[in-house]
Amino acid sequence: MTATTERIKLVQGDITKCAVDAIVNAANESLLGGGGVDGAIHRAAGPQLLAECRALGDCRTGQAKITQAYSLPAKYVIHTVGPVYHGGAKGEAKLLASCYRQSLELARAHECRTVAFPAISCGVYGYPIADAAQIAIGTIREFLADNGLPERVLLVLFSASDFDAYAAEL
Ligand code: AR6
Repeated sequence: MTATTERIKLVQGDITKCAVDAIVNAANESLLGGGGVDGAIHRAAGPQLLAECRALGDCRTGQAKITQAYSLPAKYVIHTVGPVYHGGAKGEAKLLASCYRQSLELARAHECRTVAFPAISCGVYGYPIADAAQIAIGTIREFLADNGLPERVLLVLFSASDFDAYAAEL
């Protein structure tokens, strides 16, 4: 499944297979790997990714750091830490928007033309998918309106129901 408007494209699939300039990882503050998309990215990239992450130290919620992508088809991995969802009154929306903005800023600084994002915080961290889709797409649109790079943003949804929630928002 795909859906496109302007410079944003939705795809259902596995982000570790995306041959883009940068893929974004939904990491945790340790940057030392975990389950979900983080585990899949580390497995596909190989052990050098963990070694580079170790040297970076940790990453605060809402912030992002960039590494090489090693055995992945992408050039870079941008690691960002989404908020754990606690009901929505704990600043979650601002932190999630910050993840998208900081990731896009790093992508631009590294001259990435194409970037792929998973649904940050929408797995173990419990963010409601419709609310997260609104923040993701709104923040990306705002950034793209002001910047020529990245040229294209891929939103990679693992499940059909997540894809549908994003498609409704787009
Ligand atoms: N490609 C694209 N999306 C995926 C993939 C994949 N290969 N695998 C899972 N997803 P989660 P979070 C989707 O839990 O909520 C980790 O342990 C998944 O369906 O990976 O930000 C970290 O280390 C969901 O929609 O990330 C942190 O501790 C989305 O990716 C914690 O989980 C995000 O789910 C971060 O939690």
